[in-house]
Amino acid sequence: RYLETELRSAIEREQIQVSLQPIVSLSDGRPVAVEALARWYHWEDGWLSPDRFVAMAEKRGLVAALGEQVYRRAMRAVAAMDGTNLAINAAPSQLQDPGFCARLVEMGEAAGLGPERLEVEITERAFMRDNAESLKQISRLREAGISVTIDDFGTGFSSLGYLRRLPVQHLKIDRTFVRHIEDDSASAAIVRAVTNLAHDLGMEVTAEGVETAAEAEFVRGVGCDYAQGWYYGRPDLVD
Ligand code: G
Ligand code: G
Ligand code: MN
Ligand code: NA
Repeated sequence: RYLETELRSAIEREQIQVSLQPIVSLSDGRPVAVEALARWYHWEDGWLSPDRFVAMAEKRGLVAALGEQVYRRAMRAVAAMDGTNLAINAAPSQLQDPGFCARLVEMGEAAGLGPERLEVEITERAFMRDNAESLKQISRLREAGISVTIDDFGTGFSSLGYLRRLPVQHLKIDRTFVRHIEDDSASAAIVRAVTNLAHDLGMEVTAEGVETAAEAEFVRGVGCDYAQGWYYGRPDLVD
């Protein structure tokens, strides 16, 4: 109850912080991008993860304001990291805002980050219903030179039909599948099959939540292009 009021006030006071986590190329192990992840320091509970407050922000119409704080801070930090792209997360409601893309480009330019260094991660849940506005937004982002990733892939129970129509070039396999690779042959099969499917559709694949050397070896072996997870680097708070 209180938490909602506190979140609103934290957003108004620009107190939402950002962590950056590396995304590495599996062909040479080099970091190619960092993902910006919102963090909120709560006076009583300490550092809160987005699963504690992003859904709440979305329900209360605060997720766009929250996101833009995160994007600005992240852009400022990443502009200084030569050759590194920035991946940001956008909630489904943000895609409905016709000005979203233009503002992103503008914020990037103000920070010294061109659109070619920006990637927008959109949760698969955003595509569960056919939505003309989301599709338009993705086309806008693509035309602006921003790349688009389907995030949390495999958790949304969406039909695969939408993949044919979506002009996206990246797909990120949810960490719930990667986590069980070693002891669950079904998860391993899913990661392998999704990777092949994405490649056949001309998309690149990131495996999320890679925590061990064995998991890293597996996702590289099945042909994933990029990986992210504690094995490569934890999210690191930006000043
Ligand atoms: O760091 P953590 O695993 O707790 O992040 C959980 C989820 O919260 C991420 O998958 C991401 O989609 C979401 N998230 C993190 N930062 C942001 C943000 O700035 N905006 C939105 N809309 N979602 C975010
Ligand atoms: O947007 P998305 O939900 O994909 O964000 C990734 C989330 O996963 C972040 O909140 C991050 O803190 C978390 N995360 C990143 N790497 C790992 C990992 O190796 N293991 C686990 N359990 N969580 C991770
Ligand atoms: Mn993400
Ligand atoms: Na995810």
